[in-house]
Amino acid sequence: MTTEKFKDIQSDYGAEQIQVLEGLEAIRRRPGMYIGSTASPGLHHLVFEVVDNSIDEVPYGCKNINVWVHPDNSITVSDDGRGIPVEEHPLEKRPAVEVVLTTLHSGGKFDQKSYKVAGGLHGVGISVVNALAEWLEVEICRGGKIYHQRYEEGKKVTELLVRGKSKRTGTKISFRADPKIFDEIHFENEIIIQRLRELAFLNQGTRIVFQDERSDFKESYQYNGGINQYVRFLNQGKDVVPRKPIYISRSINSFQIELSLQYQSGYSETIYTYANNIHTKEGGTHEQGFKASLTRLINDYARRKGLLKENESNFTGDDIREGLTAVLSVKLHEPQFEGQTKTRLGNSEIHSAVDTVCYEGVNTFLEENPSTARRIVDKAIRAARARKAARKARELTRRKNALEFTYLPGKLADCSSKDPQECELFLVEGDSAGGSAKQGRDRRIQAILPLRGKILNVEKARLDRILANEEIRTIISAVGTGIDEDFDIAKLRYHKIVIMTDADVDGSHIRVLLLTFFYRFLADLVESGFIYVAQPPLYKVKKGRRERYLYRDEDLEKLLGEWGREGIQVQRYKGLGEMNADQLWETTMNPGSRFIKRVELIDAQEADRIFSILMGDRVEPRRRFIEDHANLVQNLDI
Ligand code: 0RA
Repeated sequence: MTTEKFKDIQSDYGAEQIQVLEGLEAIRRRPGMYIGSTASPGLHHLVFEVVDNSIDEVPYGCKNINVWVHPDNSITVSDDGRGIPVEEHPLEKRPAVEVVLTTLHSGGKFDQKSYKVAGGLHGVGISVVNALAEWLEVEICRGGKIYHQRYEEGKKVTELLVRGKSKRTGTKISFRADPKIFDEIHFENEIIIQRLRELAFLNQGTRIVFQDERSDFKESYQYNGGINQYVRFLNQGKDVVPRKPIYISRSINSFQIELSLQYQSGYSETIYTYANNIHTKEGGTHEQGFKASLTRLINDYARRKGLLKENESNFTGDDIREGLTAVLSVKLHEPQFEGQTKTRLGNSEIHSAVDTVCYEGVNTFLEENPSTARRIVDKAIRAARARKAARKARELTRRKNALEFTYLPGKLADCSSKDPQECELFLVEGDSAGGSAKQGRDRRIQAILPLRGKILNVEKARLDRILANEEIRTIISAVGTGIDEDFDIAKLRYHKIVIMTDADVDGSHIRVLLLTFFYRFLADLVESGFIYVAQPPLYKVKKGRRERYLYRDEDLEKLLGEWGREGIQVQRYKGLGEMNADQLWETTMNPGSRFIKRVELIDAQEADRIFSILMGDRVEPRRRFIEDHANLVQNLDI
């Protein structure tokens, strides 16, 4: 482009104007660059981006946020914050809201008083939502007036107009994602709710209401207990120490640090860390500061009180974090997000700030609560002992594995193909169904491992006992990857691991036990989508020569309606054992005709909670949960 032409354009449209158009065009051309993908996660980003902007108004008095999903999958987010500024932008000579909605990284929110969520993770701002929306409407209450403006594909189609009067302040943004850009525009409540609930915990007292007009579902999230309540929620149904989570909140330098922690009687470690309300899944400096500080503190305390003798070695961090549930939320200016998914906090200065705040705060608590302190140290002592025992057990398995590598478990009927990509492993309940499965299978790609009776409930056992369990060892060596420190996904022998159990109570119990095992010890396999659940039919229906297998109760009703009830034979399958080898193949195993369900972990946190409630020590919460969530449990069981 010559200087001459450039000047022309500049005088005609104004340089900023061109940049704006190019900016939003760029977003529409390469949406993935801004929101990660145009699949479901990217779609949900749009909602989160708007909600994050509302959350940024919380320090300025925003107390209520409402989110609607409308029947056409359009979204509305409203808040009672200050309202997006409508005054003329001094440089751009147009309403500030227009600038906010049409320029990247804008928002003019550069004051140093607040810590911002919006733009933090996604680095984008609501202009991206505008650019990727088929239409977007904004309504602002500010300065006694109600303003309104409409955009289509990021371009304004009306001016900012006054619509009425109001004494309140706030912003309401409605939009519909552009189906020309997104693979699908269907919103999933679970994904939205997960984030809204998290934000409600992190922003103590803020009321967030979610409403799905597609299904008449409405729920509200408001936690006056903040992250303490978050920790209680995560530990729901477990035996805990102390009864009230340890809570620390302090500002130091320019950082705000909030920490809540509590131990539970299980063995897993649950730590959620946040920077400016963004879940730092990959951890970072704040999390390291917390862990380092807790390890040093408990060791110091145990030595000081003579609970660790001079000749004994220090607890490891893992010993100290066994059974720990903690939420750490830090606020800082200019957070640096690093890592593959930009969810690791990189600011080095916050490491020592968190370390100091945590050390001093938890130390004070321990000194003031010696009996609780004692129980925490005792837990670490038991964990250290178990760690040593587990090492021995693991070495034993490792030695055994060296043998089992060439001699796979005797019960395994392996497939002939050695290409993991096409290979399937069926974990089958019972020897008799195992026998039919062996006969009926496609031997080239399908391997069968019959399981006898119930496997160990891993929720209630430590690694040493788990590794000593025959049934579990058999599964581990068949799968091939090893476990825990030895885990290596490259050694996975089957890309489909299919749990095949009866459609009765025992069957669902075994299924949950197996899923718990995979989730706790081979989570990578679940996350990467290698775990499946077979769906055997519930009924075989026959009339004359016609024959049909049915997999759901409602299909039976439908078919009875279609075929009529006369002369019809309905056989209900209760167990896999009731089918012969051919039937089992045809209905449940044949890749060409079967149904199988991939086990998904949309929400690891919820899965963790549900597994603990279903499999953990306390019976009462389990009973209550099953009563409250009969449907969910059914789903979990399918
Ligand atoms: C730019 C500047 C200010 C607030 C906002 C944007 C803002 C954006 C959204 C999006 C949803 N709700 C929102 N609320 C506010 C600062 C306002 C000021 O200085 O008065």
